[in-house]
Amino acid sequence: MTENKSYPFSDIEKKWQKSWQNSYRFDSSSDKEKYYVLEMFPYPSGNIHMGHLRNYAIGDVIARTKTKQGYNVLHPMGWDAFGLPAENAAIEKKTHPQKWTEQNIKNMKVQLSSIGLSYDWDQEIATCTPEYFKHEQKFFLDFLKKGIAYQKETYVNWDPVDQTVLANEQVVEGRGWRSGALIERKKLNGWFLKVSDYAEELLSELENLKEWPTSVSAMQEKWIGKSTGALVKFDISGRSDKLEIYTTRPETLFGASFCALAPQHPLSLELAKGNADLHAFIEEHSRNTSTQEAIDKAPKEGFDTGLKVAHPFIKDKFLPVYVANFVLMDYGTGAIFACPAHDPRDFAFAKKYNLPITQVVSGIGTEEELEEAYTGDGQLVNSDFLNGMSAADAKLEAIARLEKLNLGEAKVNYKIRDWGVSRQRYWGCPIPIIYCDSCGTVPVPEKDLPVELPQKGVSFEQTGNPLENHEDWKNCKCPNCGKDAVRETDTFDTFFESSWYFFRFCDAQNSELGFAAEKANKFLPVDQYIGGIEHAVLHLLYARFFTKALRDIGMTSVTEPFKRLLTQGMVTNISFKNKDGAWVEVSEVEKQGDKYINAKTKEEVFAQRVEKMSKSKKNGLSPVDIIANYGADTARLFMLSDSPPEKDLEWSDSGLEGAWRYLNKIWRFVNDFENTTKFDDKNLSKEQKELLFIANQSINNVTEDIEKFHLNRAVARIRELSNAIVNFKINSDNDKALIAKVLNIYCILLFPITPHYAAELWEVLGNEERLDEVSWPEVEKKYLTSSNVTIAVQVNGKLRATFETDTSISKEDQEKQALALNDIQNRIKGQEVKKVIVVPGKIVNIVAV
Ligand code: ANZ
Ligand code: ZN
Repeated sequence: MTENKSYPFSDIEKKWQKSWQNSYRFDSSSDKEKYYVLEMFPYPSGNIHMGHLRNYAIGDVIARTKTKQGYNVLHPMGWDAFGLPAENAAIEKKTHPQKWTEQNIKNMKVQLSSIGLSYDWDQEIATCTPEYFKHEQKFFLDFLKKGIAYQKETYVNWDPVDQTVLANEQVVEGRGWRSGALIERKKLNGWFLKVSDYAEELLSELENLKEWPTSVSAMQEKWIGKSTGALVKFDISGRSDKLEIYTTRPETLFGASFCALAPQHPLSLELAKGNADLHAFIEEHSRNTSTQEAIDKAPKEGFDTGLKVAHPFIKDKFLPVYVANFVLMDYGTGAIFACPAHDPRDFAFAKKYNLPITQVVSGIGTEEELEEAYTGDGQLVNSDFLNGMSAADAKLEAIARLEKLNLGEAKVNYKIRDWGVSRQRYWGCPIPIIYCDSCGTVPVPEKDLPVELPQKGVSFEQTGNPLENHEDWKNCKCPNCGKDAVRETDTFDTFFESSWYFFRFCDAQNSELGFAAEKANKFLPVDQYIGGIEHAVLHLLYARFFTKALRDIGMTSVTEPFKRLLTQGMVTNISFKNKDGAWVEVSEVEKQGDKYINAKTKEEVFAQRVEKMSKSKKNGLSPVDIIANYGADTARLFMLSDSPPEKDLEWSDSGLEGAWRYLNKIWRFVNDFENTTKFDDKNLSKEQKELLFIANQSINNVTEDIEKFHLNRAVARIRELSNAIVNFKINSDNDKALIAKVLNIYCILLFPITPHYAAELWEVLGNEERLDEVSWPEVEKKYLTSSNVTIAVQVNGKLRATFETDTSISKEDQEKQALALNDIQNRIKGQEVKKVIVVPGKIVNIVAV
């Protein structure tokens, strides 16, 4: 990339950033209508990347536009500052996670500031500070009182590399989302939040989130996983208790071939006590990976317990009970009835253990030869009183019969689980709990909050949780009885912090525990939230849940945190490999003829796919370098103009150069331009009217485009306006005055996109008021109506000519002008005009014979 100094972006950007230092201050007591625009806050990893630049540039356009439109805009920024990388850095670089984090925040704040973003830094938060996390410790205590938080011993997803528990959401294809390690099952005592109690509300309110991308709502719906089925209670032969199973397909009961229990099902564990083989089987299958995908793929294994259960509808029919590896303990009841003809897992199991396969649903209405499980719809067969019914009717009938027999009932189930929030890590918010031998589990009293992290004597050398190894910190006195006690050494999952930070921003300076409800209720929901699609189920679902939980402990009346959501696309770039297949840093690649070479080593390199900029593919570019070479405004213009925000943006050097050349061209034009008079709008020429029309049309269109997030289109319209300005032939002083007027409109429209540049041009044009203090332009309607239209002239229904005229033209004049056209005169020569039909402002249709 070449460095070109033609427009002094560096001076201009510094100048305006300094001048705006106190401009974007949020006033919580203002009675202007509020507008809350929020971009997902970054993890302070050390440097900003292109994704940040794009995300924050988009948010800045909205914030600056809304400010100009007279809203009281809340546009804050902060740091999602707890997390594992800080601990890993502590181990590798021998620094304290806090020091490392603070340093990164400092560095990234400078980088963010260089983009020229309109944040109110007075509202800045960092989640790793006690000033922030003490509030969430209080929420947790309130959740406990309300029964929203609870402790239980469960099998958890254990990441053996990161040495921590992961939520189901953090396990991707059986592996830890960060470490990539195969996840193990481990029994641990941990703290949970009752997300499952909110499943129905989380689901049903998706419908009200009309300004969310439907793809995100769909992903949440799938994650919540509501199903309607039945609970069936099987009588167990020789025992007085019943086996409860959950099924979504009660209509297939006549095809039941066996029942199966999860290895950790209480009945499995009970039977294992007297059965060493079963015990061994359970042991083996408790260690396996836990995710649905992993289980679906794994070979089906079972252990026949010897127990039999009675079929609810068929007299004297008994089904064997297996313990099976594909049944999960934490879904439904942890037990199933299996219908091999219609469930692929059951089918594989029945084949392996030679169990009957009876078809009960058929697409063609009669029994067929089944090569695999038939999972489609159809009619009931082999099913006694259900025969001939549709599957839907049979489902209702089967449930009605079960209810009558007192052997079951309709039941709704959700896939979503409670959120396990305990992590065995140092760099997180301490969970405010103390364990006392006499009193048991004791919440830390509110007056003792915050529970802070120990600063000194923390060792990251040993394996396991440094808090667990920190005797001074761990040992304490019981707040109840005063005897020796120990602290909870787990810290919160870092999604805890990001689940409520948007509340904190409404009341960022408050030091009392919690936040002021009236402020939260006034400024929430976030009017516009912007972030990556990768948060569709994790953060965005937790934040929705947390908001409802805060409501239920009386903190707020808000029920949904984010009114409108934009998930921006990724920034992609081409990637390169050398002849040995190693990735090559894209910034070191040069084009030579039709080949690519590594500028350093001169060896040939080979273009790979265009994909998301990433460290591993070495195809990332540093926003800091781009800004240093071209300025923030060029970077912003390119990022915003090339594709719609929700689509991926492919990096292109020539696109960046194009943005740079454009800004330089208008820069020169404005700097060479001079005007001394005031515009007089009497006796406007056709050209003047046309330019005024374009300018006012631009205001309309750009306003609408920004509102609809068609930011690339907004940029295109602004460029059209500048073309019209540059191409205008100046013939008089009043022409100059007009250009000055339209250039002013141009500057305001451009301001949200390239703020420093627009502010500077505005000043060059001689305006005294600062551009950031100027309102969004109003459309002058009179210039929109008196503009040109194109009239189509038809002869006997065929288009023969067009002409330009004023929209205010009368019907008579429109007809007269059409008939006077040379083309039309020639066409109707010697004919008689029978009739002329005029559609004002559109068509003149001449009937001639
Ligand atoms: C009988 C049956 C017949 C089933 C049939 C399916 C097809 P979804 O729809 O994903 O919610 N199931 C229930 N609890 C389970 C558990 N803890 N572990 C593994 N599988 C479990 O899945 C519901 C179905 O998954 C239920 O309906 C049950 O099998 C199984 F032709 O019951 B079905
Ligand atoms: Zn005690």
